[in-house]
Amino acid sequence: MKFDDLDKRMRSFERSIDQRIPDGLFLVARLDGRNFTRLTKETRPDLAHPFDIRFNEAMVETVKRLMKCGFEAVYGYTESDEISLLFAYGASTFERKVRKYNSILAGEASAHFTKVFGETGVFDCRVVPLPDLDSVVDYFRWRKEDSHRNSLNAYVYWTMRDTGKTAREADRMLLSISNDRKREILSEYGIDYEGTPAWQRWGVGVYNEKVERKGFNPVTGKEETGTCNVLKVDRELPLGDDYAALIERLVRPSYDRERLRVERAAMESAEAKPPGDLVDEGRRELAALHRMTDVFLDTGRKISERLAWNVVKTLNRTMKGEVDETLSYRGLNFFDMISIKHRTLPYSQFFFGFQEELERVIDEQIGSLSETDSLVLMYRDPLLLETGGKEEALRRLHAEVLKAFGEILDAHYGTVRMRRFLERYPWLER
Ligand SMILES: Nc1nc2c(ncn2[C@@H]2O[C@H](COP(=O)(O)OP(=O)(O)OP(=O)(O)O)[C@@H](O)[C@H]2O)c(=O)[nH]1
Ligand SMILES: [Mg+2]
Repeated sequence: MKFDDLDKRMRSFERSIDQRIPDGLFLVARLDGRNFTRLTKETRPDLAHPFDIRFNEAMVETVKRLMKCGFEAVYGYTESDEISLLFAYGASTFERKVRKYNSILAGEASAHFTKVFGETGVFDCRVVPLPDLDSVVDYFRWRKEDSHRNSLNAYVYWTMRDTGKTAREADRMLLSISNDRKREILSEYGIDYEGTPAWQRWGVGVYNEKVERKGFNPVTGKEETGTCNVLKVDRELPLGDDYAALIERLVRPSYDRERLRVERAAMESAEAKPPGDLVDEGRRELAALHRMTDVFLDTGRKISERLAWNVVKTLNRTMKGEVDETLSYRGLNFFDMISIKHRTLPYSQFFFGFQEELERVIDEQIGSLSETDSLVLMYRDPLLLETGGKEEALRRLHAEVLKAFGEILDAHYGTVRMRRFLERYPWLER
């Protein structure tokens, strides 16, 4: 197999499970420590339980790292051994490829946690696309409630263990009692659950906050105060609607920015290319105009031939048949005759009185034209304007028709054909 073929075939297998998070969806990633029960209970039995601030700080440091590793995260949240990250709406890192998010975030988290905690900690990662802002808020409320529930259970579990119960007994007990009973048990052992540190019950949030900073400005050479973004670690997260407001505040700027960008792009492409129905409408109009122009030209040709024949007949009568052969032989039509009238042609030298008679007959024929025929004829030759008797009226009518044509055509196409018309009759462009 040639390399190119092999390459193509292998890539097709790779791509077969490639997924991207569709545009227009909010995006959250959740990472979870693998086998952290063993890590916290066996590998590091020195850890305080149910909560150990060193472990929690390692988790918070990992969140901070994830928020700065190039994924446009706007909010990070951690409870127990898990981390949730909310990304800017419209974030386009790695073309929103699922495998990139999952693998890189898990890799970054594992490496960083291991470094700061001093024990190998491995994380998995899943991306969670969410349809709207309400679902984003619900997602983080859900994780916060989960934290609260786990935390209460952990306190009860370890209280039971500390008072001599086995792991199995403690687990069984947790399954059989209500949350209120759990609180009662804790208070019986002197633990005010609601008085425990907020981060243990509700988790820890990490987000950017603007702060004022004094600094030396090398341009002005002075000490100045400016604002800059710093990552804030919030160990006392707001509850209820205030928490919803915090999440919304963090993701809202990217949401507004992206929607504006999408709207602008839609407007720009609408300007560049008329919508389909407008194109079709334009095409139909143009086809109608072409048909009309063809009809005009064709009719004009017929009128011209009729006039030419009339001229020849009349001339023959007055010139005793002498011009017949010349004009017919040369196949002159009415417009040629008008040209003859406007130029001094050799004919006048051969036939005494020919020129004058020709002019008279032409004017006579033009005078006998109906207004419509005159208009139609003008499409073929504007010289008529100088010879007919109704110049002004015709000129106006003609200009109006052409202007209307021109406007429609210019709006849609600016066709070569109409341009040629206008080039030929520049006075129409007034
Ligand atoms: N001692 C101690 N343990 C903690 C702390 N925070 C989380 N843990 C433990 O971390 C574990 C996390 O649980 P899970 O994620 O459900 O279980 P896991 O063992 O990691 O299993 P998988 O996630 O399925 O791989 C629990 O056993 C918690 O008790 C802490 O601050 N101190
Ligand atoms: Mg885990």
